[in-house]
Amino acid sequence: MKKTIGLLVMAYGTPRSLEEVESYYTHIRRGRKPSKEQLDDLIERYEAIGGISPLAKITEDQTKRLEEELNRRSDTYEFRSYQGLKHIDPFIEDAVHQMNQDGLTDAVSIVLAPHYSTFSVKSYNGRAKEEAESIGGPNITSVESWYDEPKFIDYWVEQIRLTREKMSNEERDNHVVIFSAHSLPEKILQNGDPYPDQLKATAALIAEKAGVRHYEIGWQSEGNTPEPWLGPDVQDLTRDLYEKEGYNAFVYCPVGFVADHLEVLYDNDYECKVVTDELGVGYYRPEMPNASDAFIDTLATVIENHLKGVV
Ligand code: FEC
Repeated sequence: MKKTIGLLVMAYGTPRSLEEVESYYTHIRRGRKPSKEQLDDLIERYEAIGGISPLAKITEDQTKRLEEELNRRSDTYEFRSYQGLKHIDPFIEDAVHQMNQDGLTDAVSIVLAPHYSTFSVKSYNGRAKEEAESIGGPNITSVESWYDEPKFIDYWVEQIRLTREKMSNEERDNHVVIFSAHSLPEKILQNGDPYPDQLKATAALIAEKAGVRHYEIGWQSEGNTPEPWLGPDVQDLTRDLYEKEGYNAFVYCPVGFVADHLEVLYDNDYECKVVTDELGVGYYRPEMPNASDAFIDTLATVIENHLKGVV
């Protein structure tokens, strides 16, 4: 008989309506309400991508499809999925509570973000484990990162191949690929956070396998605080590269994210495109993994390999 195990899938979360934006933003700001100006600015960005982010639906689909795929493959476990979000309900703690109520003794957790950072993956897993300990279970084993999983690399290699097919000959001969992730405050570097090195490793693996001649690392979506953030910002990088190298096209691969959401649909597809339009060069942004077969296969493989290592 298969053993039932919790599958805790954690993701950032997004407001489901414009009415929820204020409480969501307040949660991101650790309880400090945004000013009217900050709130209006965020609402405007959601309006610019069609009123609401597709992220909620995509996270839901990724979670369900991952559960189905793991159950299709496993003779040992019956996986039961729970969605735990960082900044909106169902919160990570709600999901852990539900697993406990459902009588699960063991669970495996994964964050829908490939690179480990104290700000992201550590805080997701920490919140899950803290809640589980305080209510007496389940016992959670966590995937820490999967930035170098070969199937993840292959996903982006294929996207770059498809993108090149859309280019003119001139663009194909003279383009640059920008690999990016969400920026974080520079202070993470003081404690040896592996985040930037993991992004560099992802980029190098993809570039090598895809035969990318020119690539760069950029940071995007930096927060609205006075402290220094990791750079260069993707928009500044675009201008600098154009000035120095005169590329005809820019291919943005936001490999730190796994879905179509505000940070991609606005920060890449609107903000970066404003810059490439101004420079008169091509803008390309390959498709995000979302709930594609290739990406569900990637996540299922990561979970399988993780469980092989702990059992
Ligand atoms: O609704 C959507 O479609 C967008 C969802 C969204 C994702 C996302 C991913 C990451 N963030 C990370 C770190 C930070 C830090 C701050 C911060 C601020 C925001 C704001 C919004 C927002 N983030 Fe986010 N992020 C998403 C949305 N993020 C909205 C607030 C307005 C703004 O600054 O633009 C700064 C917090 C502070 O003020 O102190 C830090 C990281 C990721 C990628 C890993 C992950 O998914 O967890 C890291 C998706």
